Amino acid sequence: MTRLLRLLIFTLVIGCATLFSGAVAQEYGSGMAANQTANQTAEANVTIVEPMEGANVTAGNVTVSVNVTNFTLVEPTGQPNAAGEGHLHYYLDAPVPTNESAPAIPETGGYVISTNLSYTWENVTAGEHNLSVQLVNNDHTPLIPLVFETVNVTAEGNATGNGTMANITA
Ligand SMILES: [Cu+2]
Repeated sequence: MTRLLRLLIFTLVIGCATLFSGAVAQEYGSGMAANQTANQTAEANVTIVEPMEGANVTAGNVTVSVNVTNFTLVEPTGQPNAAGEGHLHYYLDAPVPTNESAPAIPETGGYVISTNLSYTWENVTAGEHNLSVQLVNNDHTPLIPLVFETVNVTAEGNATGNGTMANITA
């Protein structure tokens, strides 16, 4: 009788341990799957690190630095569109293009195509300006949903100072 009882208890203990470890493994497994899904569906984003919104900058050379997440920057030359990759368009005093079926080239203001995380605008005049950056596909169309950021800055200094300097040193 005691041997049978011990066997029963032993079986119960093993059974419980197996159930418990199975539950833990399952929970762990589903947690991993959730993380992987989150990574795969994480939205591409771009933020302007510098200058900050409302900043005063010095007229002349104004460098815009950005941070890009969940997006791979690739040279746009001749590549077909691919999910999660593309390049940047930097804008100066331009309305950010939003037409999903047209290259994101503004009708007014400056724009530059780039795969770099910073761009320096030259000869920025004194006064108020807006600086934008947008994530675009390899064919230059905007990412949909749109991904861009704009900061407004005030450039201080002599508006013609840089031009004069350039003329003197030329
Ligand atoms: Cu482009």
